[in-house]
Amino acid sequence: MMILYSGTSCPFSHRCRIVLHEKGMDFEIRDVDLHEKPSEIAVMNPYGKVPVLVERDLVLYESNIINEYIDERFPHPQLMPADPVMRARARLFLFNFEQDLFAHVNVLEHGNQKSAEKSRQIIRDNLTQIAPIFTKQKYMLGEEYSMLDVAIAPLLWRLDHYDIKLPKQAAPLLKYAERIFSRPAFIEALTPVEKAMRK
Ligand SMILES: N[C@@H](CCC(=O)N[C@@H](CS)C(=O)NCC(=O)O)C(=O)O
Repeated sequence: MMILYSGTSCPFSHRCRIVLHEKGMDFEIRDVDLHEKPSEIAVMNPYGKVPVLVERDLVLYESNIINEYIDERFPHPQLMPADPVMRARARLFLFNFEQDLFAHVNVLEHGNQKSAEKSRQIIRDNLTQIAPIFTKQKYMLGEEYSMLDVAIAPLLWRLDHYDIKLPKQAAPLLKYAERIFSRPAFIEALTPVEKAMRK
């Protein structure tokens, strides 16, 4: 059985919890107190971070790497595109999300007040830029829910929590976010701490 070491408020762990719930197989989630990290985390992940996934003698870290493994191990519903060209494009988007959005999420999680304001602004601008896509399509890659939607969802869920206010032009993105939030697997994956982030 897969065991996920997860932070109850960690946006990266949130991604992996979503995928585990989407797949509907057996797994165990072990909540990790990030203020008092158990020493086993550093043994499993040289960077000392969650999420960490353990399955028998396989130990994985990095949310996107964990999620691709779960997706290949349990192919239904498939979250990465089957076509190699589309799959390569999806990986490129995942990389772009890390550079353009989640690098700044990290600042909001750990940075100081001054750098936080700049990160809020960058996230706001980058999200506003992609918002028009959702006037034409339901999800990031088109009509099908995919790993890209999983990857961005924890940020969309935390917009109020991070005090990021989007302009009116971003309305299609907020509508898209509600579509993701209404998925049963998304709701099941939320921890009590995450539930409290949105009224
Ligand atoms: N790039 C990593 C980021 C993971 C990460 O930053 N995890 C944070 C919690 S949200 C963590 O474990 N921090 C503990 C620490 O740095 O000591 C991923 O995608 O998994």
